[in-house]
Amino acid sequence: MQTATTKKFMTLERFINEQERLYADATGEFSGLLHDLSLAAKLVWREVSKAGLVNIIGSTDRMNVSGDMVKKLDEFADETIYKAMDHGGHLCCMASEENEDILHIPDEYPDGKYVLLYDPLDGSSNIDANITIGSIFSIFKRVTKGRKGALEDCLQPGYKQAAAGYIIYGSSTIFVYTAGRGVHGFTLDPSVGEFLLSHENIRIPKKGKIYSMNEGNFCNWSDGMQRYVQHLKTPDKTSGRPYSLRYIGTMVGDAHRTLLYGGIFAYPGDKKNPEGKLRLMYECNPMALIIEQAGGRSSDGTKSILQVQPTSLHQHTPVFMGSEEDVTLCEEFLQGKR
Ligand code: AHM
Ligand code: MG
Repeated sequence: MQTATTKKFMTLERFINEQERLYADATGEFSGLLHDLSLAAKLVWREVSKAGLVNIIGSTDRMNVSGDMVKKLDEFADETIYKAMDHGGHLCCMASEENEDILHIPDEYPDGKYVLLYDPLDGSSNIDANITIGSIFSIFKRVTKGRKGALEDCLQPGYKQAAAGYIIYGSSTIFVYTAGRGVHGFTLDPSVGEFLLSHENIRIPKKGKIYSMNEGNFCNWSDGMQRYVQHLKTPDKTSGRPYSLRYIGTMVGDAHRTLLYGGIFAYPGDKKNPEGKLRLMYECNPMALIIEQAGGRSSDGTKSILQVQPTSLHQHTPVFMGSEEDVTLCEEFLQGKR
């Protein structure tokens, strides 16, 4: 057995290459796409880690064309990811939370066979408080033919994702992804600028003891949702209640903790917003694939998030995800079976 000191250093790059080598039909295009994404992640991390310095040193790399205005970090992340990905020849189009319409690949660059959807900086309301934020990505194979990608390439159900993942900028920066063969996490070593394998084949516990949701919305929740949370708070030693509440307000952070510790993360629909707050294509789908690949469950209340047929780029969906037993119990309350 390998001990911590005898373990090989496995970089994200080497891991992706080795995974791809296992499959005879692999063209290398997919590996190239993930490499480009890891570069984008490092560029965003570099700026995120300097966020608090903007008012002190007065300048960052985030300048506009006239060189004197610092861009908002979420806009910077949006542009950085687009620019890191637009010329690799792997994508036919992209879509991001920050842009109403799909983003085309500039004419001078070659098109590829994949589509990237991303949330450049999730949890951006937490930036100024120096609280965990993240980037989320979802990758599909294109379905249309022709030179340019189209909306149809983006609007595919989550189960068709070729890969998905997120980068969490927390006490350390971790790149977590799945390409359908397990979930793996890589921690950035800033001194060498490499993501190193730190969480191989992550498995979510079957049941947890943490619930994560904005309970301030309680009064607007459905009767089933209210009863479910009351249930979690009612002491019962044999089933491990009461649960603990943990809520960061950054989906990447809350989902990452849920992945590692188990329990449930939810953003339900409510009386004001029946479809909830979170977006299907670049928040819920990628996280759902990660959680399900790790042995957990995702739900919109009645079916897996991955089965939701999208109708628009920025559509919302209620979301419940986490440990299998916790999500199943939540669904039973939502459906009035309890
Ligand atoms: P954002 O994309 O504007 O950052 O909003 C999404 C965030 C999620 O990360 C998080 O789960 C949710 O909003 C928190 O919302 P609330 O403040 O309503 O609890
Ligand atoms: Mg977001």
